[in-house]
Amino acid sequence: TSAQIGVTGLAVMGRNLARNFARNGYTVALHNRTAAKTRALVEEFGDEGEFIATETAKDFVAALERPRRLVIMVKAGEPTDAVIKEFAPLMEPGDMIIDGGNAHFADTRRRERELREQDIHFVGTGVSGGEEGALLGPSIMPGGSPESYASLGPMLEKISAKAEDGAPCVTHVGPDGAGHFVKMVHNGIEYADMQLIAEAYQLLRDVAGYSPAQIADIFRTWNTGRLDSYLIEITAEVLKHVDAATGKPFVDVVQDQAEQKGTGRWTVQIALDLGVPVSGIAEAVFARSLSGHTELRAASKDLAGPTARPLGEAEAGAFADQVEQALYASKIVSYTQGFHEVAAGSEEYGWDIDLGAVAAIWRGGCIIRAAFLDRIRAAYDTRADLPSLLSDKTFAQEIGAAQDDWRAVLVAATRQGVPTPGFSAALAYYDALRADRLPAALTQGQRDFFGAHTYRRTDREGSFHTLWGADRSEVQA
Ligand code: NBP
Repeated sequence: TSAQIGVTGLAVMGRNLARNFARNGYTVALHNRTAAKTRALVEEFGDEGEFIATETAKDFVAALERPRRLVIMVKAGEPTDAVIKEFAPLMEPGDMIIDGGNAHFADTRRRERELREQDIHFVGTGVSGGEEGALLGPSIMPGGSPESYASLGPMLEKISAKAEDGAPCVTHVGPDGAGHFVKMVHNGIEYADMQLIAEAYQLLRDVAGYSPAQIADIFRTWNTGRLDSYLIEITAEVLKHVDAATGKPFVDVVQDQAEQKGTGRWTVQIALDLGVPVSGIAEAVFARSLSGHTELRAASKDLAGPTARPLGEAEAGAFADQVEQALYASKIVSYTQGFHEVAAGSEEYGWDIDLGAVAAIWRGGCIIRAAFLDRIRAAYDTRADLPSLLSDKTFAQEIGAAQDDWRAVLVAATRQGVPTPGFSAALAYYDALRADRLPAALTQGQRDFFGAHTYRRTDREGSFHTLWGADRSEVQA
């Protein structure tokens, strides 16, 4: 017998993905650099389905039916290149190498190009949902050639998460690095979502005076409405949790320094290159790095702040409702920015990404899964070339209805000295987009003054320069 699919790299993600394929009726060839892990998987889970355990690269490749489908699930970066180098020479034209790790899309583009010379399909594939998603159904974002998706798609559709309407959370995102690009932006949006939720928590705690357990209840209520999402749900769980050792709220015994693995940073770096303002995601990445600067924070402890004036009980309830509005409005802005980046990447690399389909496959399995994504899909279904999510009528109306409360929350935050980089950046983006005139005109004047960079006029075509150092007359540039 031969295997329909093979998985090499059997750490948490690879082992669960392999089990997921087997549980769905596929014969799965297994391989890992350290063979003990392969044996352990078969010993523990061998009865879940058909596995073919192999130890050498040659046996692994030989165990796969043609065209071969070989999934790499190793640490991203050099290990992925090492594994490709090991297996590619053993593969034949038409075979597929699927990289399910968190690769940078530029690496994926390079690998795809190199392997194409050998007629091997390299399918950079974003996989979201963590350990549990890999086993029970992740959201899957494959790039690569249409031919590879024709062969691989049905299998991925089977093992993927399903949205509430039953649709599989997988689509062929686009060629070469499109899948990993979209996975990167997914993670960037995840950073922003988490930051916004964190700010809502901080406001409910420091301005409204609620305890973590009370805030957990507030989040639970929010989770029954338009904010219904995995991240809000687990936030309530984390806030409710009490530390067994001290009896204190768990959130109070954890060090307040957030770590990161890099996909949020990539999202911002690439956005800078593409000229896309993803200020909410950037603030989320910066908020994590700021939290880690413990010496800087310690040295700043005595800086002056306002006198805290916590709200009374009656005011607190109304404030919580306003925070819900601010959170929802800011969330609309982060998704607007994230989808702008996907659109810009698609344009830059000629991927022709269907933004509605991306929203649809994020409805289940992944970390940012939420009822909200169905509405984003609907917005793009109504108009595929929507210039921005904010230009969708429904979202525009909702954010318009939320804006008074959104501003009130930021006034309170500013007065009480609670930092809200995410909420504030989102509102600034909203107001800047709305603005009739931006001070960019003044910026252009300054640039022309010191660097003769020229400017365009509102009333005439062409580029102009003012002779600032002379008689200040205007010349055509
Ligand atoms: P790790 O990222 O911890 O990688 C461990 C695996 O890589 C092991 O199988 C290890 O083999 C193998 N490996 C390494 Br390290 N260097 C190698 C090399 N030079 N040659 C061959 N194999 C090598 O595993 P993971 O957490 O399961 O994640 C796998 C991939 O999935 C990563 O790219 C990750 O970013 C991505 N991802 C993870 C999550 C998550 O929630 N963890 C979610 C989505 C995507 P060994 O057993 O011999 O050491």
